[in-house]
Amino acid sequence: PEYFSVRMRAAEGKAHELGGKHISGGERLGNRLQLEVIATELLAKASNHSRGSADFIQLVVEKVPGEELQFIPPLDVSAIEVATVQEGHDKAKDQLAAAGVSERAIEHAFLILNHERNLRGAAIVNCETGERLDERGQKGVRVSRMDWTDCGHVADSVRVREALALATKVAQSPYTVAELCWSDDPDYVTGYVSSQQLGYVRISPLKRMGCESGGRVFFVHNDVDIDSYIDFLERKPVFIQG
Ligand code: PML
Repeated sequence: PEYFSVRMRAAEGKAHELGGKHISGGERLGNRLQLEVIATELLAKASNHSRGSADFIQLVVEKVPGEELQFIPPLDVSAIEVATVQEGHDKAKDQLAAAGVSERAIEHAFLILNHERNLRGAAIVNCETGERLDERGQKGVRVSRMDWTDCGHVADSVRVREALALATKVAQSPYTVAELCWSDDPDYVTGYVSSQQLGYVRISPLKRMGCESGGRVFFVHNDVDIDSYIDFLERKPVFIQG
């Protein structure tokens, strides 16, 4: 069958590219018969968001080349509960170091996630030097074209399901060493570290309640071909088979 990528972005305030506050996004894949349902679900997601009310909703539907479609199993999920945010950070740093990320790169990533307001996509960071390699600024790189083949029973909340699908796709690239994420949603304090070897390691809390900074950092090997890596993240269609 033919497959389509459907992606949604919703913003409050000024509608154009970088103006306005990003409030919601969504990435789905489906065949022609599923398009109406998917579009409706994404519109509902855009308009029922706790972070604000959308003044601008963009829905993009694009056919994806069927021969590029890949089916992969989700990363294994584990969870670490800690008493304080500091402990959460320490656990995340231990996991990243175990994955092969240098101390310098870890510190830079924490700096980015602690200070970058409204980083919409991900920052790509060299796992040795800590240098940020994408030139996307606040926009970051948006991972697209991934979805579950079924409803993704592995994870119970939509948020975790979406994050797990994204992390699974990102970990699939041989350039990826690890990922660090915590939400920019001020009411959500669980974050994760993930990689092909570590799996998807949820850590709670990884930030303090009320904090609006967050996002994703992808740590990559020194020899990364950045253009083909970004192309993979944005364009390679991947189905996660739950
Ligand atoms: C986000 O979408 O806001 C980030 C989600 C992180 C999910 C972490 C988890 O609970 O597993």
